[in-house]
Amino acid sequence: MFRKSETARLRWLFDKARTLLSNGSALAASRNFLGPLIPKRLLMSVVPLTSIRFSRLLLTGAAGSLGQVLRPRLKAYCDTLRVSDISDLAAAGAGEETVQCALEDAEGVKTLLAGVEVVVHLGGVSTEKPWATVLPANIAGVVNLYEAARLNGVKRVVFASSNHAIGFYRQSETIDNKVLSKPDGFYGLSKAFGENCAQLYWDRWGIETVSLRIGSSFPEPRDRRMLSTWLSYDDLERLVVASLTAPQVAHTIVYGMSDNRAVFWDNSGAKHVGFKPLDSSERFRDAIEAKQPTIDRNDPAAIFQGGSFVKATPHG
Ligand code: NAI
Ligand code: 15L
Repeated sequence: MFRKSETARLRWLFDKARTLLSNGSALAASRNFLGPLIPKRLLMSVVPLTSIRFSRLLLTGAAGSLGQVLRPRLKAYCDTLRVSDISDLAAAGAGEETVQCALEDAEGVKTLLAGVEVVVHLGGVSTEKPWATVLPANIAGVVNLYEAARLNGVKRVVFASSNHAIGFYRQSETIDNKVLSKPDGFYGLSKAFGENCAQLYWDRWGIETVSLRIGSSFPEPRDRRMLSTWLSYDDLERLVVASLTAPQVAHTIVYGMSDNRAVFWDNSGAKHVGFKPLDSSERFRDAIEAKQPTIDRNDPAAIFQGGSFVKATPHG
C-alpha cells in the first residue's frame, strides 16, 4: 500500500504523463508500449484513447456515480472541463470549471452552456421516482439543455439515456437501436422523451447526439440480469469518447454494454460510432450464479429487460 502522499505523487505523475501523451500523435503506440508494463486499470487512467481535444467540454451530473468516474477521465479530451451538478462539486481541479446549476433553471442552463463545444449530459433523476420529481429534472431539464445548446452553437451532445426507455421488451428478445421505445416507468418515459428531444434538435437544428441506452454501469455486475446489461467503467469511457469523436453521428442510439456473452441488444446499427467494448461480465458469472442460484421465471423482473424497474413504484 502507498501512503497518502505517495499516492498523491503517483497521481501527479500519471496526470503529467496523460497530458503529455494526449498531446502526442503516438497514442496507440504508447498504449501498446505501456500495455505490458502497467496494469490495465492504471493504463486506462494514464493514457487517453484519442488525441482529439475539445476546447471546452461540459459534463453534467458530475457529482453522481458515473460523473465521478468520468470527471477525471474526460480531462484528457479537452482544454477546459466544465463540471456541473445541482449538488456540491468540490473544488475545481486544474483545467476545470465548476458550475452548480439545476437543470430546470432555464436561464442558468443557458449560461452553463456558454462557450461549450460538446456536452456529456449525465445529470438528472437516475431511478424510478414520482412524476413531480422526474418532470423538472428529466423533461424540463433536457429541453433546457437542448435549447441552451442551440442558442450557444453546441455541435454535439452525448446523452445518458437508459435501458429503461425499452425496459418492457422481454429478456428473451434481441432488439436493435431502431425499435420503438417501451418505457418501464416514469424514469424510462423521461429517457424516451430525451431521445425524442435529441432527434428533434438533429432534424430541425442539426445538433448531433449519441443517445446512450446505458445498461448497468457499476464496478461489477450485481445479479444475473447484469451479466447481460453490465457496462464496465473503462468501456463507459470508451463509449463516451467514441460518441464524442466519431466523425458523423446525426442522432444515433447506442446500447451501453460491455462485450458480454449473453445480451439483449444488437448494436450493429451503431457501428459508425466506433464503440468497441473490451471488457466482459463473463469473469463474474460463477460468483453471480453462486450468489443467485435460482430465478423465479414468473417474476416480471426476470421476464423483462428492465428487471426490477418494471415493478418499481413510487406511487405509494
Ligand atoms: P446519479 O444519480 O448518481 O447521478 C445523477 C446526477 O444528476 C446527481 O449527481 C444529481 O445530483 C444530478 N441531478 C439530479 N437532478 C438534477 C437536477 N434537477 N439538476 C441538476 N443536476 C441534477 O446517476 P448515475 O448512476 O451517475 O447516472 C448518470 C446518468 O446515466 C443518469 O442520467 C442516469 O439516468 C444514466 N444511467 C445510468 C446507469 C447506471 O448504471 N449508472 C444506467 C442507465 C442510465
Ligand atoms: C438505470 O437507468 C439506473 O440509472 C441504474 O441505477 C441501474 O439501475 C440501471 O439502470 C440498470 O438497469 O441496471
